[in-house]
Amino acid sequence: MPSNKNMIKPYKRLLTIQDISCVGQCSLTVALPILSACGHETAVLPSAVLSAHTAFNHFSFRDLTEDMPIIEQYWNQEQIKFDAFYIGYLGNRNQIQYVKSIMKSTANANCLKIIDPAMADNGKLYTGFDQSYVESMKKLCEEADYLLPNLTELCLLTDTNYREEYDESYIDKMLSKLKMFCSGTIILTGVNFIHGYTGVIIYDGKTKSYYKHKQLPQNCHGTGDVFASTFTGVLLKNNDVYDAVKIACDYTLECMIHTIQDNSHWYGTKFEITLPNLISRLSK
Ligand code: PXL
Repeated sequence: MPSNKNMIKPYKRLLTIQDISCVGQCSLTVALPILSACGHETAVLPSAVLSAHTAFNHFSFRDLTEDMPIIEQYWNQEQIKFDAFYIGYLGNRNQIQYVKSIMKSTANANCLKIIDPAMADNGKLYTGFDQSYVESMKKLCEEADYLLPNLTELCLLTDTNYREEYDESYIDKMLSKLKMFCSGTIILTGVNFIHGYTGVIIYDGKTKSYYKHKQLPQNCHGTGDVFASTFTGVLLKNNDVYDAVKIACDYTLECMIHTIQDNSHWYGTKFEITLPNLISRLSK
């Protein structure tokens, strides 16, 4: 038994709310293993159960909206509280009010809210979402301590046309617009205004940093979930935000390198092979 209190490592209990896509390496099937590997107790609230994610041609979709207030009621009865929330893909816009209520009634003091407004990529909304979902998502974003949009989501949240080619001022205008209703730190993924490089911008309203790395010839599906889960896991180990972004970027890149070697692996990111490297990096 450790006698010195300082020997006790940070052990956080967090709640992640996102879907279970039974097949497809995204959402909970990515978040759970990564957050556990980072050493956190992770509770889950599935927003929906899909046979596979929405990039597949055909998929079943079981909406779990009705369960949300019931589960909240039981948690309140048991006085269950969380140190952090990580919110990802939600099933529909009605879930946003329940997610807000759950975050309010089950938060410990100093609880962190990490929100990935997962709804779009490559200039398009995911199948099943429309403009009314975007409008509701803006309301959820107001609550974030850390908001993790990709470029398409940033465009949607700021009513800006999506462009494939752009300069820094295009990004800066959107960041300022988002900052008007999101007081948290913005972590913007997939930013490549320097030829051959891609990276992540961290913007807290005063300071802007850019962590970049060489761009790979190909993108992979599900990298946003690998990045957001790793960022959350690393941040909750009392790392600063820049370190959490750096470690999450490096790990995501490593996973992508494994994935693109296999041409048939179009639907997800092979994050499992290199998970031991993330664990050993964190235990240093
Ligand atoms: O990776 C984001 C994501 C999460 N959940 C579902 C999805 C997607 C992206 O396509 O369809 C169900």
